[in-house]
Amino acid sequence: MTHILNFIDGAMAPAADGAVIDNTDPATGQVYGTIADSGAADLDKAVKAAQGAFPAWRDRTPAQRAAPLRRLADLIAARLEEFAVAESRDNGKPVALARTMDIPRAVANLRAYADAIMTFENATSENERSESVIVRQPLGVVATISPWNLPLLLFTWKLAPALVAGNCVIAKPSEVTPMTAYLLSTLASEAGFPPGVLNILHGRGAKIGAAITAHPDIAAISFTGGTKTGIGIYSGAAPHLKKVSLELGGKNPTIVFDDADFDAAVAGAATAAFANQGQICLCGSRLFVQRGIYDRFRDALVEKARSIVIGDPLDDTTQHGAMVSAEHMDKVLSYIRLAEEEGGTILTGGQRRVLEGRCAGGAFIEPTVIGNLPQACRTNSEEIFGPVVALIPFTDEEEAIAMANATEYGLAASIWTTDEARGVRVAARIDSGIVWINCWNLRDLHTPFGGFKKSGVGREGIVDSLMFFTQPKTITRPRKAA
Ligand code: TXE
Repeated sequence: MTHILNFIDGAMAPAADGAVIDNTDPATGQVYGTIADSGAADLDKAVKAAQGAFPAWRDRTPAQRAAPLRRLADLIAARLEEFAVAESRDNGKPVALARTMDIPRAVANLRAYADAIMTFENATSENERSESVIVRQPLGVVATISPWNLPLLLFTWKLAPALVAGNCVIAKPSEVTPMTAYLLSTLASEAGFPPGVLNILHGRGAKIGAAITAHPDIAAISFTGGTKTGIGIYSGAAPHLKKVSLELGGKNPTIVFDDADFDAAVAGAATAAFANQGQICLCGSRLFVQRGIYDRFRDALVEKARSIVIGDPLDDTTQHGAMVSAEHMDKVLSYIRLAEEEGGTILTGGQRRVLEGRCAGGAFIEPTVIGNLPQACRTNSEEIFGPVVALIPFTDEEEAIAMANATEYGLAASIWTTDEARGVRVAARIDSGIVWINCWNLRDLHTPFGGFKKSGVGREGIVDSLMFFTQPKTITRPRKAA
């Protein structure tokens, strides 16, 4: 049993009232530890520690702030296997994925922002009468609230820019997957973070998350999670005029034209649909295929989905692990039943997969392909966040664009075509923050990441996140005579 504690003012601490919640391994259904269930008293303690640490942290040079991030990155990299196994166990994702994507990317996040702050320069402006320097200053005490699908990856993606910019941080990982954030906290002092600079509070969103949103001394919140939760944070933060960045859900289109490289498009669409058991906000859950190749594409996709190896997440050969929780599995399965009620045909998958042995009680769902659903139905409108993709035929570009945009979300899209001009033309008309052409989830950390419409407010990225976690101050004086 692992007992996950808070990290406040440089020390581990249980919740002030001793409350805990269970931590469950979704691949087995077994409880394997407890998590501090923090509340307002814990938050007050963390905010005071952060306020106390802020002046000295702010006044460090960029290189002095970057140094503990680099050391933390090295410490995590040296324990990559331990972190990967912990992430897999906590989340249900294949350990091979955690080993090659989640943990290396978390290390890369820390290093990328440590590098970026070294060249994050003040701007200047001059005219005949004045000369100004625009200094970007940290906000003070800021918070991050992150989700369970890419636990350490998204935790560090927010933490790193907040810290290098000179803020002191209250970070709340998801209570569903707190383990790797906890492991990170055990390394924070060794990495060289002074007490109070980084504070990690565990617990339920409705309790400690809501307390963070309402706290008057927290200047900003960077949130990734569900749209409904994001709207609650947006409105809860409004009376305090907190700065808020919201990265929310998606109902992303994958558009495959007749002229696409067929094999690459099938492989790309399958990865977009099923990666991380379909639990990535960027996943392509609506798959539009041009009529000329529709039947052949459908058959190839079904074959591909059936070939995905479902198994114990801790087995190196597993490609498709458990859903994050039994509750989430039930939610996704209820959407598959809804798809059938709405007239859809389950072309493959559609069921819970019961494994033998250690994972007999686990929350596994087969990769699922659905045909015959109209574009306008609940299954094709609401975020399912599971290994479920609906195939929809289209006739021409106009129809594909119209259907792709017929959603209240607008996070990401991917287009598959060998006609370069068409790729660029269609990309220009898709209402989403990210459009990939002949690829999916090919991320450049320097580019803005975020959504149109109900997929969010604001952008994250090397430059965007540093802008979010700082505010400009213009200092002007009369221009000296030449
Ligand atoms: O996420 P929540 P849930 C989507 C996906 C999923 C749905 C719900 O569709 O099915 O959201 O998932 C914290 N005040 N995404 O309910 O609640 C919570 O503790 C402050 C998309 O598990 O949004 C956690 O740390 N914080 C997504 C974080 O919010 C609160 C990733 C996210 O959890 C809070 C995950 C509150 N009142 C789910 N309530 C993406 N965009 O990648 C909860 N939290």
